[in-house]
Amino acid sequence: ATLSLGLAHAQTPDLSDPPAIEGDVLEDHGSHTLRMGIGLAESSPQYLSSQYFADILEQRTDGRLTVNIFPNSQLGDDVQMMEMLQTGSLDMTYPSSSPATTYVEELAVFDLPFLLPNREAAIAVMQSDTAQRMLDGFEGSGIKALAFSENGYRQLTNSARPVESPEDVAGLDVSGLTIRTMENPVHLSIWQTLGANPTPMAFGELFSAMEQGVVDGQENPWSTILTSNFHEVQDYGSETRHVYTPFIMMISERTWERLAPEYQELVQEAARQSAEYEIQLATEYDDWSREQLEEKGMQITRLNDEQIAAFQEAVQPVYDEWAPRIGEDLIAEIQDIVESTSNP
Ligand code: TK8
Repeated sequence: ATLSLGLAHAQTPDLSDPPAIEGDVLEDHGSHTLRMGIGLAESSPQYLSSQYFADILEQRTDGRLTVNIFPNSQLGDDVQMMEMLQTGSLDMTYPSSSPATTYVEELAVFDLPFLLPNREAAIAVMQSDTAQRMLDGFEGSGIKALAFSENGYRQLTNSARPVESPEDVAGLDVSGLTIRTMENPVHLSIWQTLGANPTPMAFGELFSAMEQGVVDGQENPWSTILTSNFHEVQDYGSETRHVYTPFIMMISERTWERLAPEYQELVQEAARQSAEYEIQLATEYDDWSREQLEEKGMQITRLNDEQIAAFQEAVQPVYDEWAPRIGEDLIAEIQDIVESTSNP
């Protein structure tokens, strides 16, 4: 709430304050300044929760552990920043799970369309032992994965036409939409299957690609669409909720090894706390962002259950192709967690 005080037009929804930082100041184990690169803007839940992470480290070490956050993909995109963590030229980053599947294949389960029906189920999955196993799967890669949080339900936007059916994506007598996707084969398959022309591209290049008409559209959560000002170059939005993708906060193993065990414990705990806060902020942002986008002139189509079902049916071939490769057992594990949230 404090963030929007005094502004004529709110830049953020009415946000919960970060939880109070508890615990004593740790003993002096040396001083470190960590550089953390993130993809999104200063107003995003990703940035605000990273700031909270930095505050926890700073307070609990009396300023000996500081984190400098570089937003807006200014240090590189998700793929590049993960590589920088491996070589140790960057300390921390906060990518989507989708481009991280090159490190841990199991993460691709999150890329399957319409797998996680609601946020409650998505959160249960992110907090499960199965998810912890995925984080542990980074061991030996040069990257230590600390915690999952919410990127969120992805929605389609474009500059060509309103979309309420797979046919609108493919186009009947017009060409299929050119859609930027994350660098991930399942997403490529989703948009190919829907009859679009998918183009994988770094997030940092997306705004100008849309501005210049290199691509017609993209898909991201409403909060990202708003905080990245995509409404300036996208006239149409559709609430497709076609996939829920998480974020993962990560630290370079080289940096990790330089930290005293007490500092390591603090970093791990602060990552969990800030992930929880991020999920809360992302939740508070979601519908509010859609309304803001409408106010700013984006024409947004809310799809009814039948229309969503049409998309779900159209992407069935993606399941047929990818389920065996991602692993039927893993998918069943996830489905069990989803079901346990709907009938506790
Ligand atoms: C930000 C990305 C972004 C993701 C994408 O670094 O690339 O579309 O959704 O938010 O991780």
